Amino acid sequence: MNLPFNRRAVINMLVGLGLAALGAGAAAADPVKIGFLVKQAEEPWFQDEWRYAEQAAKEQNFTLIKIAVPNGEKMVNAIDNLAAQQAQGFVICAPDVKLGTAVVRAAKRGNLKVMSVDDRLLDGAGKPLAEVPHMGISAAEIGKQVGRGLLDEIKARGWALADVGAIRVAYDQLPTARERTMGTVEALLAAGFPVANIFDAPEAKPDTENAFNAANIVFTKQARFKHWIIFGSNDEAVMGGVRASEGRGFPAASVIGIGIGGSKTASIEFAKAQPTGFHASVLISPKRHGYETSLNMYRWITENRQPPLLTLTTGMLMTRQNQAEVRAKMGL
Ligand code: FCA
Repeated sequence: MNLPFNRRAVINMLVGLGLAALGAGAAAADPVKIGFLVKQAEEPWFQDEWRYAEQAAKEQNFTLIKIAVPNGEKMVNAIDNLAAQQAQGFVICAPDVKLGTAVVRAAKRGNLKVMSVDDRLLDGAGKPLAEVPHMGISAAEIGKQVGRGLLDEIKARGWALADVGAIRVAYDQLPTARERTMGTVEALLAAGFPVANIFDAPEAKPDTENAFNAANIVFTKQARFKHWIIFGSNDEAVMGGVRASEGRGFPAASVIGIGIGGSKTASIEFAKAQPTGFHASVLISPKRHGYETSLNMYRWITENRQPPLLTLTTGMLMTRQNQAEVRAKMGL
């Protein structure tokens, strides 16, 4: 009499256990997929970030999905695509910081966690999106390091400040770029560099070609200077300025360019037999920005540990003389 009841109970229990086991098993087997979206995949800095992100993916056994997002449309498509592939989160350096709201909206729609790297996203009112975890560089301080490096080298070459023109290759629509170059200006002015000798060269895009064109205009207009210093938001900006100075016939001895980044763009330059006007670069860490951000995202997904809301990384001035030592010190 009791048998059918007991049998049903046992069956129910087994079915329950089975479903539970199935549920747990499915969750544990859910492969972790993390997107890493960058605005300028052709730039060595972003390739290095991807390389270090891959290292984290290998170590933690997750899939890294690298996508180039040169514009807003590609960016939104990429995020939707990640959701379709069942990714759980992504790290992004967006093509335009003003796309912040669009990034967050697409992430929410796809149930994806998001953190930004390098360029901090802005909300509709132009304020940083404080709720999106971010890792960037300490832009103003690194800009000042560039400035101090320029001043030291001006001194070493024995130039009179009055004879030196300065080119700020500017990309002011990007806050980190403006903060970096204004940090340099601040350091120069603090040391008595004449404000009238500093010229803006606004670039249409932060790359070598656009910086070259922008700097060329300044060289044409300001023909009276014997010596030049060149700074910008990254190595490509400074490289463009230095190539323009060479085009105008300035020898390397009359030009001091100091970039920010320190990846391939700088090392190729330092490897040349003869020094060029590209004197130094502040080395920043693609390892922290690539490896650490993706590891943080992995932990957020698997352990529900949200990354710190704001991390600002530092840099070190690197020249062709001390590059090996500086790279080693930064663990690169
Ligand atoms: C920005 C710049 C890049 C790189 C990065 C750290 O995204 O555009 O060149 O300097 O910050």
